[in-house]
Amino acid sequence: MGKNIVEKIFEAHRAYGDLKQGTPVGVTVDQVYTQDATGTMTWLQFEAIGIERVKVPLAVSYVDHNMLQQNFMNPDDHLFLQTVAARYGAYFSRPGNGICHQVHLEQFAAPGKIALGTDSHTPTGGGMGMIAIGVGGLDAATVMAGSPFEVTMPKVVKINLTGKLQRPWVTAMDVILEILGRLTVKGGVGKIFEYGGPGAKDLNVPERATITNMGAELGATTSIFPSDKKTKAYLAAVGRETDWIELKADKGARYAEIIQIDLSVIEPMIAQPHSPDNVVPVKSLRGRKVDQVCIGSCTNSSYQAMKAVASLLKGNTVAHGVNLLINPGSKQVHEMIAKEGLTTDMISAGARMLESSCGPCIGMGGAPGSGQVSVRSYNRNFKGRSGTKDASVYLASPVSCAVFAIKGEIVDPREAGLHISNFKEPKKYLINRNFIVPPKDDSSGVAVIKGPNIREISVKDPLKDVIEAEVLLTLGDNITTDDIMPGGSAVLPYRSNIPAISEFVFSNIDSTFSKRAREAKSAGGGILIGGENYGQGSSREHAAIAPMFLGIQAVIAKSFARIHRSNLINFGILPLLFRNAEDAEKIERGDRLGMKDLKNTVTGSQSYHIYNITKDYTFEVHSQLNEREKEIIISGGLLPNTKRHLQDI
Ligand code: MIC
Ligand code: SF4
Repeated sequence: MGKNIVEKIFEAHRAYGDLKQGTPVGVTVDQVYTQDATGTMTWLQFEAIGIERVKVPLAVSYVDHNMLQQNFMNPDDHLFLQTVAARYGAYFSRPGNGICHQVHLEQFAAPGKIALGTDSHTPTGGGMGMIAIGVGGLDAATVMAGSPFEVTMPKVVKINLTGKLQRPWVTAMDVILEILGRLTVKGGVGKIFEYGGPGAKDLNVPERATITNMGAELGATTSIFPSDKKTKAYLAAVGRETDWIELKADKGARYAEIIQIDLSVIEPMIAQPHSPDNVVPVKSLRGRKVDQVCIGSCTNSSYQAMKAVASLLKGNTVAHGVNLLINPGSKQVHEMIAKEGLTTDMISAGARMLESSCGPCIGMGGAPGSGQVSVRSYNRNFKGRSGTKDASVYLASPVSCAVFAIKGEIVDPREAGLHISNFKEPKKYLINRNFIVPPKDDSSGVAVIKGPNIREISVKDPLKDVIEAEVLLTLGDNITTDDIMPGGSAVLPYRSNIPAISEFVFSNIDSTFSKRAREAKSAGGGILIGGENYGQGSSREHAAIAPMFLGIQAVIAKSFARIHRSNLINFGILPLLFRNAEDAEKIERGDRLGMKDLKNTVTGSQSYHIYNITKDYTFEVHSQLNEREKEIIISGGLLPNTKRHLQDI
C-alpha cells in the first residue's frame, strides 16, 4: 500500500505505538526550538528536570517576541536565554536575528525531520517538507531531556492544489485565507494537512511556509508540503543543499479526506475582525478607510514579501492619515533588502521600519488608535490582541496591505493602477550566520544568569480525590489563549514570573478574575466553563500555569484546542468534556461544584458525576485521557511526573 508523506516521516521516527489515527504514538525528535516569551519557562523547567545537556540533535533558543527592554526585566530574560543555551548545549539566536520561524526556515529546517517549537506557528517548517509541531514549553523541555514526543495520531488530509496563482496580485496568503474561510478555525483539529498536486509545484518554499504557518489558525496539528526541486533550489540558495532529500507521497497513498483547491481562481482575500476565518474577497470591502497597515510577522516577512512591498511603495507615498509599519522577518531579509536599496524605497514612501521581531503582532508596540481600522499581513486578529480593545483588525496579504497603505482605503489590488515587479527567487540568499551562536562541546562550567524577575517555577500537588470548587467564569466558543493570558507590553515582561503574570489572567474579559480566583483558592479552588475549541491560538503555557497558580482545578468545555489541552494536563488541570452540551447553559458563575472519587475515575471509567451544590442537581462529564495523560494528571503535572520517572531510573 502506498504511503503519504506524513506516514513516511512518522514511521522513520516511531519510538512506540502504531500510526493508527486517534491512538498515541511516540516519536523521536530531531530539532527543538524555543522563543523568549515561552522559552524562559521552558528552560527553567528543563533545568528543574536536572539533565546535564540537551539530548536532541539540535536545540535553538530564539529571542524575538519581547524586544522592548522597557526596564531590566526583558534584557535579563535575554541574558538568561543566552546563558542557559550556552550551559545546556543549544544554539542561541541573538536578539535582532529575527522571528524564530523565519530564521529557522532559513538556517535549520530540513525535509524529513521532526521539529518541535514552543510556539504555535512552528508548522512554518512544513513548507520545507518537515513535520514541525507547536507544543507547550514543558513538552519541549521533556523532549530535550530525552523523552520521545507523544502525539495522538492525527488524520492526514490531502489538500490537492491545481492551477497557478494569478501572480503578482494573488499570493500564498490569499490561499491560506481562502482555506480558513472554507474550513474555519476548528476545521483542522486532529488533522495534519498534506499539500500536493500539480499546483504545489508552482509554489516556492517561502510561499509554502506562509501556508503551513497559518495552518495553525485552522487548529491543525501541522501542515506539510512535499520536498521537491523547489525545496532543493531554496536549500541551495541558503547554502544548505546537503540538507535536501526528496519526499513525495507514493502512488495510491491514502488520505482520510481530499480537499481540492484550484489556485487559478483564488482572488485577493481578507479576514475581517475578530477571527482569521471571517474571510471575504477584498473587493467586497472596497472603500473602507484604513488607519494603520502592518506588514511582517512570521507569516509574511520573507525576502519575497518584502521585495513585493518595496516594489509597490517605490515612488509612492503612504496615504495621509495612515501609519505603515514594516518588520522584515529576519536579519538575513533585512540585510538583503537594505543592501539592494529596497529599505530606502520603503522609508522614502513613509514606512516606519521596525526591527526583525514579532512586534505589533503580539501587541508589543504599534497598537492602533481607539476604534481604528488596522490591516495586517499577520495571522491573528483576535479582539484586543493588537493592544486596542475596540480596534478593528483585518488580515490580508503583504501585497494587498501595501496597496491599502498607498491608497488609504481597501481597494482590490488588481484595480489599484499600481505597478509591482515580478519576483524571481534569488539563486543565492545573503548568508551571514554571525548572530547564531553555536554551543560549545564542553559547557559544564557556564554560569546561568537569572535576574530578579526570573522566579522559581511553581509545581502543583498531586490530584486530590475530592474537589469542591467555585465556577469562576462561564465562557462561549473559541476562547483564545489571548483571552486567557493576554499578550502585549504590559504582560509579556512577566513571562518568567508566574505570581506577577497571574494578575492578568482573563483581565480583558473580567478585571476581577484574578482577585476572585485567589479568594476561591483558599476555599477549594476554581473551575472554568468553556464552549467549543477552548484555548485556541497560541502555545503559551502561561494560559495553563497561571490558572494553576490561581487554584483552577478543572476546565469543563464542549471541546479543547490541541496545544492548550496538553498544557492543561501538563500543569495538572483536568480538561473535562460535557456529555450533554446543554448542561453548559445551566451552570452559572458562582455555582459550587463537587466531584468525588477522582483518582479512580481518572484511571477507570473517566465518567464523572458532578454535583452542582448551589443548584442541587448532578450532571455528567468525561475525560479522554490516554494512559500517559492519566499518569500526568494524577501526579499533578508533567514536571513532577518526569522527575519521578527519572528518580526511578
Ligand atoms: C502568538 O502568536 O500568539 C505567540 C505569541 O507567538 C504565541 C506564543 C506565545 O504566547 O509566546 C504562539 O503562537 O504560540
Ligand atoms: Fe511572533 Fe506573531 Fe508569529 Fe506569534 S504569530 S510567532 S507573535 S510573529
